[in-house]
Amino acid sequence: MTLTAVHANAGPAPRHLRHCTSDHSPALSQSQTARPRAAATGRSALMAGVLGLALLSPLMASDAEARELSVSTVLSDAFPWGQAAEKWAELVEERSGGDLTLRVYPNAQLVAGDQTKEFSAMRQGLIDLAVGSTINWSPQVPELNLFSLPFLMPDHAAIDALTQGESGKQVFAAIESKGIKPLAWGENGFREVSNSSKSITSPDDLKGLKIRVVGSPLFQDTFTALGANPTQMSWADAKPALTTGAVDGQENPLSVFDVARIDQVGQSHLTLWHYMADPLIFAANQRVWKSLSEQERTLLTETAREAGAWEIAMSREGNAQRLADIEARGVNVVKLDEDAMQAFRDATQSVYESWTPKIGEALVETARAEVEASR
Ligand code: X2X
Repeated sequence: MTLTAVHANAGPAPRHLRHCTSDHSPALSQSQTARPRAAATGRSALMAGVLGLALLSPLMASDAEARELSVSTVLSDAFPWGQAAEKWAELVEERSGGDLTLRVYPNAQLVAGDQTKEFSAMRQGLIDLAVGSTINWSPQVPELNLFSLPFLMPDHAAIDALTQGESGKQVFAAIESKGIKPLAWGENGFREVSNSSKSITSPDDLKGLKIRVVGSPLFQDTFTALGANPTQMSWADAKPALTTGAVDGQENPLSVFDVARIDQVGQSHLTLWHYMADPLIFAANQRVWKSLSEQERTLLTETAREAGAWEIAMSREGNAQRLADIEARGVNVVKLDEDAMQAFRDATQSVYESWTPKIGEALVETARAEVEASR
């Protein structure tokens, strides 16, 4: 889907796109070097609409001073992820006295559901801010694949060791070098694998299962190494594919399995293997960032950190209850012992060989040392 279609499908243009006088107007963005033709065309069309709207609406001028910034998320506020973005917006509203407003656009609607285009769209200025998953941004920022290396992070302490340590700094520097200003960390969570047909207790059980994945080709490699048939698709397409049986399984955090009621689309077996976790990153388009005052930047950074820390704690605390609820609905939950975990680690070693050079030898080494030190 082209970005031209994005705005056609997303309903009324976000309010920030209609402020044609604003110096951060995405329609006026020149910061991008290689932007796709379709996006440029879409933007001109949008600009024409923007001007039309502004001429027709005298009321627009009155709020030209107050700034509204768009925030993209994949999941809505029914999920911890969307709640993280809403919390950010609330804190900004409160502390800016209404001068700065964050408006959250969930369901990847600013990229017509194509979540792996979110980072590019933010870089192009079609999105001002985002709370995004490392998985969805990894096609554009190879270093983000670090968090997707199978069984690198065994527990929450390991995730924190990376995000709060030297690895996190290097990852933020990589994002910044791509033209996006990273501000803070959140968390989607440890991703557990489910399927419609059997208990997965060993790599053998995955053989031949069609598993929905998203993000970079790393996931193809992980699931292929396990003998499964991975299929890339967006979150928007995942539930229909599970419903029709086009795929047998999927992997997502407990919060997503629970809130999206993945059990209702036939996913009756869930294995807690903690094979990876996707942190969330609060971030801003560079041009938007540069257009803000020092005070506004501090405000956005501090509130992003607070919202992120709040969401991480809330989401972790909720996991035990979520698991109990999932089990109570009759889902067969498999917990793996150490030997079984080792079999999965052994089966996915090849992913380290192929992906360490792409992520960066030094970064993977740093991360391994930080995980070790957190034990
Ligand atoms: O699509 C998914 O699986 C989700 C919602 O977890 C992400 O955006 C990575």
